[in-house]
Amino acid sequence: MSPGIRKVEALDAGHLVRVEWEDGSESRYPCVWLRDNCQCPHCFLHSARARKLLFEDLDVNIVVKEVALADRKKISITWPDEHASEYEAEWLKKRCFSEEARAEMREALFLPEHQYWGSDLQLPKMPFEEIMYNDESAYRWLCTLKKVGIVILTGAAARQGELIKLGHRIGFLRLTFYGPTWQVQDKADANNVAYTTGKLCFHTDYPVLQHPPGVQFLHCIKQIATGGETEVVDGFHACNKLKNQNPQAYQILSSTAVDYTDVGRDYCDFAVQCKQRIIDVDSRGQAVRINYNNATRDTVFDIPAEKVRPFYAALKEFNDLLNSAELKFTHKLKPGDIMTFDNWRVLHGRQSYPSGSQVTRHLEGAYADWDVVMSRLRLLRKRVLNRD
Ligand code: OGA
Ligand code: NM2
Ligand code: ZN
Ligand code: ZN
Repeated sequence: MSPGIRKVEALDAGHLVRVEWEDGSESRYPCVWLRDNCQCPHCFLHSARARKLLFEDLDVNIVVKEVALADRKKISITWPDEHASEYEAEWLKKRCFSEEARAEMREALFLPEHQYWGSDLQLPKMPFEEIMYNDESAYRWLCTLKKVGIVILTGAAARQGELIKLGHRIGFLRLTFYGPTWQVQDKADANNVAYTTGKLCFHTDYPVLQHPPGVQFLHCIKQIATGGETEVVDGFHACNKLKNQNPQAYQILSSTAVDYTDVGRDYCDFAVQCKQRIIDVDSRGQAVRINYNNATRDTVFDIPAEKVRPFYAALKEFNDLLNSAELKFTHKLKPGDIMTFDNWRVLHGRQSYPSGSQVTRHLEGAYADWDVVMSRLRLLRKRVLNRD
């Protein structure tokens, strides 16, 4: 429960409203924002929880005509054109513009905190059954997936179809050219290196798509006795290390657009091309997405010749870091395991395995978008904690 309001006043020639809370703290709200966010049915469509007010109709220089405390839980404002707005204390408190309040809201909405790991990873595991039927468990699964970047769901049936069910649990899966779900096994005339028995070095899936899948599910249906081990590494942790160890290499990988290509047929025929930086960074230079699959990196490389060698040197440095004993974690999936992981952060690979005439190893895979996963997380949280 937010505190009540003790006092409200206009400041800055009516451009600002200052709210004094009963606990002694204060918040300041720009009037243009207050007018823009009037909650009356004329300005706001409550059934859609969306703004009806047109930007054309907003005076960005607006000042209040009158501001008053309706009761200790509500303020009312009259605008120069006599339009009247009311704002609830709790609604205002959540939208306070202070540094701390904004940080708190940001954390609640996006769960941006990452827990970095290396070879010391305590691999989070949860029973598949439990997250399917229990909302609190499902909520914990998704929180851990966001924070740590990887969770193994155990005890799924060792047959195809479990990922479709998991997709329904979160909302829906991401369809790609490889189908709604896809079968990782040794295939004749493989249309992807994943569909061979070869080693896969550390990669993120599908950097050839402009918006690569945020979340990946790999369900082990059949595992071979020797070979086929899974390797994972925390890419954001590795990026931080690279930034410290070799800022120049980090700069190159976070600024050079690399060409990716994927041409073939599967769900339908495809000829996909994309340019991606191997390390995507935010405005502060923090890694937010790794886009790296050595197999689909195009032979076409659209950079000046003199920049090519420094690029390879930088990528070698990054690849070495990913493979350092300190950072990489090895794990062999068992039938019934579903590895769920952040495909924007965690790079994965697999050891090679012997080929045979029969199918000796089989994983079913699927993708989901972070938008869908985070949406489910917020809804589960609301239900579990009975709040927003
Ligand atoms: C893939 C992949 C891992 C494995 O299909 O993209 O990384 O263990 N597979 O086969
Ligand atoms: N598969 C596993 O980037 C990639 O090509 C990743 C995708 C074939 C769906 C592999
Ligand atoms: Zn209004
Ligand atoms: Zn992969």
